Amino acid sequence: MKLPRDVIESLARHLDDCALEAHDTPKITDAHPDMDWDDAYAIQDTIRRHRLARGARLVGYKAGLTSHAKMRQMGVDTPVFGFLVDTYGLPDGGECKAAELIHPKVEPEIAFVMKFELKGPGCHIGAVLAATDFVIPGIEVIDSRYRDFKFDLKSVVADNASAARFVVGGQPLAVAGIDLRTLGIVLEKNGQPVSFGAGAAVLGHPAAAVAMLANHLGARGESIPAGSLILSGGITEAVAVEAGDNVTLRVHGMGSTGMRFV
Ligand code: OOG
Ligand code: MG
Repeated sequence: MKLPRDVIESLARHLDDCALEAHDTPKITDAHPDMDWDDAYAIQDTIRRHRLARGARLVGYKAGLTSHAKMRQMGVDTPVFGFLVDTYGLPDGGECKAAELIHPKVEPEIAFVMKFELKGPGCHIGAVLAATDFVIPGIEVIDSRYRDFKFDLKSVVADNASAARFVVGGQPLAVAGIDLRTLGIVLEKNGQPVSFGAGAAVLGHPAAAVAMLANHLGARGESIPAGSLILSGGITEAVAVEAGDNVTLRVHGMGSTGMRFV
């Protein structure tokens, strides 16, 4: 750790205020170039504590920057992890209020719902599949609090990996008997297909992202509890959206989910 506790606290409050008031900020490493990974996750953990203290419920976790398309789009080379609280969740087919967000983008993802606790280190794809209850289509709405979506990895970790909203829906499927690598997806915006992909875009297999998340949490003395929802990461580049847009994700054999931006 390079930053003193009071600086971690004030950066956490600052980023949380930006999220709550929908205004942007320069990336925090500009003013704190020495901050390290532990500082970044400590800021994220502090935001999580504040959110839970205000009554939010932890519902799961997200992995981000797990596909080459996303890494290339954002100019980074390692996945990041964040938390999901109930207040991020939207009903399937529901409304997402664009005015509450700065510059939202949507990402097609495979969401995992866990049947058993998953605890790293040492988790692998097999352990993830064994612990999974079902997978379900998910759209994540990311909204970096950083000006023009420009950040480095430590800044984005501190900002809870740009987490903002999500929706899941469609047909849940048990993982036995399906190959998540060849699972095809189509993301539509206003009825037009805008991006396509398959599960293998996420680290070769979406369960690999969940294993990485479990190992990351395990190194910090945490685990993925049974019942958690895990967003395994955008399969394609994120797509910018604004009020008036309709977004639908279709996943092969799993129906669709979507939302409207108002
Ligand atoms: C970071 C979050 C990326 C994903 O699925 O790749 C993410 C960002 O690009 O703002 O959630
Ligand atoms: Mg995502």
